[in-house]
Amino acid sequence: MATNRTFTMLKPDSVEKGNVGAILEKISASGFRIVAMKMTQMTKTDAEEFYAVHNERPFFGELVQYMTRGPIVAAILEKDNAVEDFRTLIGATNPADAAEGTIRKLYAESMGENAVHGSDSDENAEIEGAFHFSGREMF
Ligand code: IDP
Ligand code: MG
Repeated sequence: MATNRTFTMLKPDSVEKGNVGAILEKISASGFRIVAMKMTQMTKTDAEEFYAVHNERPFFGELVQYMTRGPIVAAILEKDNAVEDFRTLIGATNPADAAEGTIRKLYAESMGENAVHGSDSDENAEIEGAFHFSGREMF
């Protein structure tokens, strides 16, 4: 995958609250092109693998429970400087610390239920995109 791509998930709270349309609108208005997108539900095994880097953390069980409790919208996004610009657009992990106008400031409830995922490096964007999509699903 080119380094001008990132990977996102609109997490179960965003789907439950009906915020998918508003969040996708904000993503598009911020200059990201949607390269791949689908609604899916992660299994426990999927979430444990996706978040394996956090498996020693005290919140790991809560995180897996949250991410598997309902559907998500997974997408690959393209833009110059995609990874960094998308992390700026979503805001800090804890919405209480997120800047005004960011997706987490607008739509996240708490550190645990924070509305969206954004890859933290080009390498992880590629790994995470490939976790959810095959090449023929990318446009
Ligand atoms: P990030 O999503 O901003 O990259 P990470 O530190 O990679 O944040 O954590 C991954 C996810 O784990 C967060 O988005 C959030 O859903 C959850 N998480 C992180 N820290 C906590 C916590 O202290 N309590 C509960 N959930 C947490
Ligand atoms: Mg992270």
